[in-house]
Amino acid sequence: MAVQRTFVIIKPDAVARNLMGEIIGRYERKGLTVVGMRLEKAAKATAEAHYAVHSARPFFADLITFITSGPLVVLALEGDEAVSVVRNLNGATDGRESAPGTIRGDFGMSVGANLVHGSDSEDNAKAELALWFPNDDGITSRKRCDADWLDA
Ligand code: IDP
Ligand code: MG
Repeated sequence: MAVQRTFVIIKPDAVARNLMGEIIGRYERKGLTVVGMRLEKAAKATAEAHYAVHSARPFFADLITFITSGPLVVLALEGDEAVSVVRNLNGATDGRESAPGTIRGDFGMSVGANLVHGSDSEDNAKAELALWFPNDDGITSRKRCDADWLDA
């Protein structure tokens, strides 16, 4: 088993819809540990750096407008295979197609306003964590009291 850290955004649509607690609760109940968390309105430069890989896509401008439109929550999550575990919990990009039981499948009907972001690889997780939590500022690793059950 490989303990990983991954990066999550609870996007402005989810914060506006008061789904923060629901979403964080799903990650916690699954067995991931929240090791960093911040509510903020993202700077345009940070949003553009985060989504740089999509800069040539036709939806890029709308994506940056959306992600900077209101407060979002950035999370650092730790756990066994955290990168893929979070991607599975989040569900497919388009809420109309994502499976019931996933965050997007349960709460969304949009491809753009799709509630959450999760890093898609360990390398991207490291880069995104460095962008949003520079120098590990605000990161506090800790052991869950149920850790022995989670990796039993
Ligand atoms: P992901 O978030 O599931 O990894 P990506 O394809 O990496 O999906 O796209 C990044 C984000 O860009 C999506 O989460 C969504 O907010 C937005 N996006 C992706 N495709 C479209 C589209 O076709 N129209 C509008 N927004 C899109
Ligand atoms: Mg992606």
